[in-house]
Amino acid sequence: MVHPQPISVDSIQTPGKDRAGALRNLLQSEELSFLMEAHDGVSAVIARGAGFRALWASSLTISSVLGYRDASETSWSNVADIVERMADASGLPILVDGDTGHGNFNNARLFARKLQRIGAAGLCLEDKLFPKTNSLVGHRHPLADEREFCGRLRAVKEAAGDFVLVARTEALIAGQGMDAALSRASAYVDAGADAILVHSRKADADEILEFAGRWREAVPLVIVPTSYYVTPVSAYRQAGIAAVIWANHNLRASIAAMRRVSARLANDESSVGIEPEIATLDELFALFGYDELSAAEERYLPMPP
Ligand code: SPV
Ligand code: MG
Repeated sequence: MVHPQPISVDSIQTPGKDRAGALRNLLQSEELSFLMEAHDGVSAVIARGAGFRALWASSLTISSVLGYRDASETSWSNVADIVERMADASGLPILVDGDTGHGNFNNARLFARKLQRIGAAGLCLEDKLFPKTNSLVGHRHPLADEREFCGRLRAVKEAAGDFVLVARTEALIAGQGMDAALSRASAYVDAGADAILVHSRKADADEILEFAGRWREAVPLVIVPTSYYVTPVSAYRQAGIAAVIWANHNLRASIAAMRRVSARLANDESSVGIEPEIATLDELFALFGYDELSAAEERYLPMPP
């Protein structure tokens, strides 16, 4: 059940108002935090209405809504345009899934600066090579050279100041083993990462929990339990993990719902049957604060004669 909240006009007018600080606090808090996937203005506003305090701008779901594959087919400027709408519409801190940084250190820092200007809170870079492929698909996931990737991180840190920088290691996805994952993650902390995202595509959380058990750095850990979803989050609290990202669930929910509704309309040639299952227009108007617009019209437009 969605609980629509009126949009804050203040958040529309002041993008970037210490959202990096808010994200940093979430990642550093003693509590386990949750970031919800969003891929456009409406999914961002729905996530906010459900009570999420930060968003994940997923490369998988943003590519998908643009009709691309999550294989570096989407340009950094495509992503920035969508993130800007998400930031303005929701006012929430957004951690942007920046893939490889869309190239080398120079592309990564250009992208980070742009994201900072449009009101995002942080950037997550993964230690793969451009073009990359989604981690949950196929078996070709070559890793970047560790020193080259550290250069990418340092360049972003120096270019984008207090922006939150999350370094993601794909060592487990690439089959490089736990020691490689831990030593890469430590090197990324030395290069300036504010948090480490360690990714796994196993059906259970064993390797993630082992990583967390062996992690000695004073830098928060972030995880993405898409494939190992059966593990209860209490295990992550116990392991001292800082944040969980629900990385694609809004998009997968909407694909299932849109398929159902399109099929029913194609078949029934009537919307009578599906009306009770879809959001009302009043719900839609409430999501985007149409009331505020009416009140502003009263205030600023001359009365009709
Ligand atoms: C994304 O949401 O785009 C991610 C997480 O990077 S995953 O799809 O698991 O690679
Ligand atoms: Mg991604």
